Amino acid sequence: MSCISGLGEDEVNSFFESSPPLKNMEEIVQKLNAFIHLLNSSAGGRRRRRIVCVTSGGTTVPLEQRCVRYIDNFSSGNRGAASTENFVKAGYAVIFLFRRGTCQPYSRSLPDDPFLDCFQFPDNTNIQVNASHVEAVKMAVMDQQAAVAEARLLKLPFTTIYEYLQMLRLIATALKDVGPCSMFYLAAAVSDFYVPWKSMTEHKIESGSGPLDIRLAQVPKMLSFLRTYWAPKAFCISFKLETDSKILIEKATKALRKYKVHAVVANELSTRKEEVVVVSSSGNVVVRCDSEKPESIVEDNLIRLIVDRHSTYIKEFST
Ligand code: PAZ
Repeated sequence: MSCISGLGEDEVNSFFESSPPLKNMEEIVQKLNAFIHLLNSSAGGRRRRRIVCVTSGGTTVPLEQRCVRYIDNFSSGNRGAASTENFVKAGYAVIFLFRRGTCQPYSRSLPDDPFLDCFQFPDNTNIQVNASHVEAVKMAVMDQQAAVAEARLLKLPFTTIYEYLQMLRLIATALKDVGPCSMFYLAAAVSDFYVPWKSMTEHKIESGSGPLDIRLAQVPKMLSFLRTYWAPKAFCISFKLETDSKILIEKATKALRKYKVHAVVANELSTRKEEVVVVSSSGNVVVRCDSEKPESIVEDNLIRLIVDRHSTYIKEFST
């Protein structure tokens, strides 16, 4: 088979053709269109609102069609959730494409274990928030409701690699007309390997007959497709996670060149909450939290930098 552009069209097409179709595709498309329409109409004659698609959490790779077992990719979703809050604060509308069950914007400061400790029932008809959590719950509810009501946040959940890539393609296609005002901020941890749907067993793999051999195919690299076909005018930030800090910057630099993204955010697993390096053609910038501010998180400074770069990109694009 031939690939004229060298982007692996055949592999990409066959990935999508053989993927189980999204169960709620119509509903997703309808939500996306309504969100974008609302944004355009709320902008009126003013400057076009900026939109960012933030991806968050890890994708699963099912091992059976009626999935009982799966391979997972590590990601708590904290980066995506914290970045979403900062993008909303900076005036962006955010499409939050997240893994079900991972960290959500505005609820990062609520206890997740046990969440129900936030509440009490003084009698059978009333529910109250415990004093220690009142402020956090109030802020979480108010901020989340405001973001949704003002069309600044649309949340779309995924679980598998199949769902994630089909949804990313739908979002990119829907945002095509937004051009340089759109951004992709790809913080999700996406599987590199998968079991093709057609070669996957339908029922639960039987145990009891010795070791299990599974052959994983490589997931086609969709980033080139996103940049070249799906949303070529969008500003695009990808992420690179490594556990070996010695190879991190080299890998991020390679990804920057290969996928022609506007920047790669490089992070090492154990220090990812304290420090990232933004790798781009204008040099590498180390971004940390502010040591003097105890509440500061790395995403506060990271999003400030990314938003600045996006502004420059939009300006250059229109001149
Ligand atoms: O979700 P989280 O806050 O636990 O971690 C964030 C992250 C490390 C998944 C993200 O910053 C990242 O690097 N995503 C891309 C991972 C990859 O290289 O596939």
